[in-house]
Amino acid sequence: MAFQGCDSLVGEFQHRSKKSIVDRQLLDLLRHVLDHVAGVPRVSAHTDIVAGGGAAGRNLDKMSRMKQSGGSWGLDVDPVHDFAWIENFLDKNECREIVKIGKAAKLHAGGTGRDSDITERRKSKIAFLFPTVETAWLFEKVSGAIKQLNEQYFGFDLLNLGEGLQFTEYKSPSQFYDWHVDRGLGQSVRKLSITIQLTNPDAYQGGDLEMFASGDKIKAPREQGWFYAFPSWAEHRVTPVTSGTRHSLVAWVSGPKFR
Ligand SMILES: O=C(O)CCC(=O)C(=O)O
Repeated sequence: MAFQGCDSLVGEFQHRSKKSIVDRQLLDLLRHVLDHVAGVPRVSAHTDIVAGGGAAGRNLDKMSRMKQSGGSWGLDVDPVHDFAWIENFLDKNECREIVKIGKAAKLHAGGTGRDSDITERRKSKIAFLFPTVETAWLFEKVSGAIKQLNEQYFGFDLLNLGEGLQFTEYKSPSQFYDWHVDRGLGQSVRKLSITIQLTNPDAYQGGDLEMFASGDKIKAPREQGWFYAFPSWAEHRVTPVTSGTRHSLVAWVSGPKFR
C-alpha cells in the first residue's frame, strides 16, 4: 500500500535513517501516521507477478524458460499490473456534480464500436464530456491520477484523453454492458481504461464492474468515488442493474502504438 505524495517522504526518511534504532522507530511511527491520515486516497494494484525465489530462484526459472525458448536469454521487463485503484478519489459532492453535468449533456444509447445502435451486448446511456470551464477541474484531477498510477504500475507511453470522458447511466431493471475489451481496429490506440464509481452502492443492486485478471474473475468494489485503471486489452463487463440506477465515469487513455 502507498499514499499519494507520501512515498517520497518515507523513502527520504528511510534513506537517512539506515542505522539508528530510534530513527527506525520514528520511521515506523511515520508509516503508521500516513496509514491513518483521513481523506488521503490510498493507491493500490494487483499483479500476476509472483514474488519470491531471490536471484538464484529467478535465474533457475530463467534457465528453464531459456531451454524452452531455444536458448535465448530473455529481458527482465517491468511487470504490467492487472489493475490499480485509488480509494476515495472523488468525494460525494464531486460525484454529485459530475452526475449533474452528465445529465445536462445529451444522453444517448451507448454502442459497442461495431454498431452504434443499442445491441444485445450493451444497454446503457452515455454522454461525452470534454474540457470546458465547468469540467477543467475534473480533467486535471483524472489526468493527474492516471499519470501517477501509470508511473507506479503500468509504464505505458501515454498521450491523451482524446475521446473525452464518458458519463454512463445504467438503469434498472436490466441495463448492462456484457464482456468486452476496449481496444479495436480503427480506433486510437487505447492503452489504459478508467472507471470511476459515481453512485452510492446502496442506491442500486447489480451493476457490478467485473474483470478478468490473470485468469480470475474479479469484482471491483462498488464504493462511491473509487477510481480503477486497467489495461484496455483486459476483458470486463457491467452486470445488469436490477434496481436503482448506477452512474460511472469512464475514460480511455491513448498513446502511440505498442512496440
Ligand atoms: O461503467 C463502467 O464501469 C464500465 C463501462 C465500460 O466498460 C465501457 O464503457 O467500456
